[in-house]
Amino acid sequence: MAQNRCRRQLVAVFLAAVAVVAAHNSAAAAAQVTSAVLQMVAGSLQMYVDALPQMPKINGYRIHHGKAVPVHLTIGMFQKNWRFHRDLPPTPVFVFGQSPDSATFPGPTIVARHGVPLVVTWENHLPAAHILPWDPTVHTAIPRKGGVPTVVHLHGSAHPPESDGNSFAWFTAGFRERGPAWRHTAYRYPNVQPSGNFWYHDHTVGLTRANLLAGLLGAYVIEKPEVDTPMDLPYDDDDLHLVIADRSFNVDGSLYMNCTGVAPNVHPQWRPEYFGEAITVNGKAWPFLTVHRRRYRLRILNASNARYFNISLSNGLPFYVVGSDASYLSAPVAVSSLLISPAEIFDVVVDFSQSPTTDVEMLNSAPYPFPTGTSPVGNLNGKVMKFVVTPNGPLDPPDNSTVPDHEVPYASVTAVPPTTNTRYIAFYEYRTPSGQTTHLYINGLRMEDPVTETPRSGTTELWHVINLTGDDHPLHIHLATLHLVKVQQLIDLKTFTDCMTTNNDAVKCNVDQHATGPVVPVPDHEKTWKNVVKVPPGFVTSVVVAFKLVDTDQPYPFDPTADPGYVYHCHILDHEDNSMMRPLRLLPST
Ligand SMILES: [Cu+2]
Repeated sequence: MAQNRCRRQLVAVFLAAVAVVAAHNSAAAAAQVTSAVLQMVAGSLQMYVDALPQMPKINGYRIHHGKAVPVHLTIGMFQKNWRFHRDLPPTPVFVFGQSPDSATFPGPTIVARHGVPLVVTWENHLPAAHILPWDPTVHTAIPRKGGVPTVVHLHGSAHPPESDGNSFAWFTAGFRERGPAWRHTAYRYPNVQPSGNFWYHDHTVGLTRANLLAGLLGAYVIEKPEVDTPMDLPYDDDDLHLVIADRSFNVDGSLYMNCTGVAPNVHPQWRPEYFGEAITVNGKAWPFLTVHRRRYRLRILNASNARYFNISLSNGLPFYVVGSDASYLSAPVAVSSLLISPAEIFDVVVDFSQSPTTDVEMLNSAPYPFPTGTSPVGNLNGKVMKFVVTPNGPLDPPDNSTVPDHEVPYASVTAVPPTTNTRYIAFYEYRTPSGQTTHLYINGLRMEDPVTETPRSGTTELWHVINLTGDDHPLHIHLATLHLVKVQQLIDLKTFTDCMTTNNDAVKCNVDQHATGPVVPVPDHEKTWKNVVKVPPGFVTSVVVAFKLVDTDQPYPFDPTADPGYVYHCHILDHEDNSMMRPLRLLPST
């Protein structure tokens, strides 16, 4: 696998430099990819000129004699050209689809049915070399015979370990080379969870940030009609997915990813966070959507590598949050803004019949890195998309949808349930003497170090997640589902951090005497069973972690103790790749 793009850029810079010497022109400056160039390219794109597309839908079941029955899908990963904006040329991406022609950025939305298992064969049809740079000095899948390693994880889903998309279960085109955890071609998703929003994406060790940046991601829904239908939420054409992702573009319109790291003597290419200048929704930069004066259900996924979004609507219309990640709430919550970490999902209703204006912009105010970085307000990345509200036409069906007054009983955890085990999980960031980040670890350990988290299947644990870095991190635990219960600031943080850096032991460092600062209330719209929990810097974030099905309180109907196990990690992809990820092994229930 060659780093063609970086080499091409080096050649371009070299040729341009020759041209400068020969012709005294400024070609070298043009070939140098600076943030000013990236901002110039993004700034040249007129906003709100491309209509928001919806990804094609693929049913993960079929109806036979009136009953939903299982199917076996084959979904490929292809290189194709994608046009991110009217004024950008089509450019290479890696995308999912049932054929190269139908593949999209993001991939097709898979609609599964509760209780109907789905088998998917994920096929890798990618070329010999990656379209984006990568870094062999972080722990990375490097096939001997070339090709782009990929493996697919269904985020938020409860499924057997051999179908989890373990980072070491990667494979290249035609399954020619396979990682050490590879088991079989067909992945089995039991769809035993309640209805909710999931997504599928690449999970290859050391390459996740590049593979997702290239486009290997898509939405996945589990429907449960007996729960969904009585809620009378907007449906069909009024039920839409918004997959938000920031991207930068080179002057030739291709996806930009840096070739040089922040500490290149340690990692030649790796950087701690990717931030794009342009905001794409469903694969278009700053699109617009024409809506009627009625309610819409918007399933909003932040599929960015590292950027948080704090979205709001420019005319003050509220979001009625009905669900987050793979669960409904116990009742809808109206909010004027929504903070969405990478990999987090909010399921909302917006009532455009109440819109006081015809143009409604979706704005973003989340600093990057979050929470203490640069503010996007007033800049390009402070805008996401626009809704254009049009009057209802004579042929429009009446809007009989509702924002239900109650939803599901299992979403609410009012008191910490009895737990079988308590763990302290500490996030660390390591820097060069000049302050450049070199890597991030959980509990001072790497992904390849021996497993330390071995919960019993069927139990509930309480995890106290201690963030000793300067940034917020989205915690994601495979298989399990999480309920945020307490967020409390650490006092005398420097003393505690120094002790932890030396001893890596929260009890020895008297965590109870430091976790006594102000408690930040858990937002009502995050009080449900989630797959991603935001972990703020300088706080202890306490999370109930359920290793069972939370709606029925039943154990998993499969063996979760098998090889190759699961993982948990930070969902900032640049962190996950280096190496903010740890193995997770379940023990049998007693
Ligand atoms: Cu992180």
